Amino acid sequence: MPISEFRKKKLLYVFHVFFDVNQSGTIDRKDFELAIEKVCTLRGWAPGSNEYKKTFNSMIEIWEGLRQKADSNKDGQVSVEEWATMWDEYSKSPENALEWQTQYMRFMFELEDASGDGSIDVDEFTSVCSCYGLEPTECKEAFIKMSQGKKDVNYGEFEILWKQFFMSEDQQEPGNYIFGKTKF
Ligand SMILES: [Ca+2]
Ligand SMILES: [Ca+2]
Repeated sequence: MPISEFRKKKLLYVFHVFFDVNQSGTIDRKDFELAIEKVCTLRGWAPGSNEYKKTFNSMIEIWEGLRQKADSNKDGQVSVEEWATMWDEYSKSPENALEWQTQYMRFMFELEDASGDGSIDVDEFTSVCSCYGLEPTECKEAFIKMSQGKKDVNYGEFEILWKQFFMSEDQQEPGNYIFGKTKF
């Protein structure tokens, strides 16, 4: 069964905004290096600091995991087609998520939880999403829809919302807003 238009729009949005950082049309290591710069600048982590090294190592590990699974023609680039195929597989059995997919989910949660108290609030969410170029007002609106009016989202809730984002055909499900966008 082909991927629905709605799900394809969500997948392409994450591809273009969160992964293909240099907007070259494909994902490669360079995009991850730029993302590392972005998030470390946001947090004020200088090159050489422990936090910088930790972010660098996690991101490069995620890239290696993604590349090994998705880069089926082995050209060092992940194309839109390879990306969509991989997430379509995920949607069929999210309990068998690839290691990099789980690492990336965890990475995003920990990045967003800047205070380290185990849950994300609207300001934490907005600061990370807007560092990827999104409008802060839309991020805030997205958080309210995602948390369904609650003040915080904890990791257990985040995991459920994450799965919804990649699987759901239902435009009303709160997980659709987990990447800061309110409309697809
Ligand atoms: Ca790129
Ligand atoms: Ca927090």
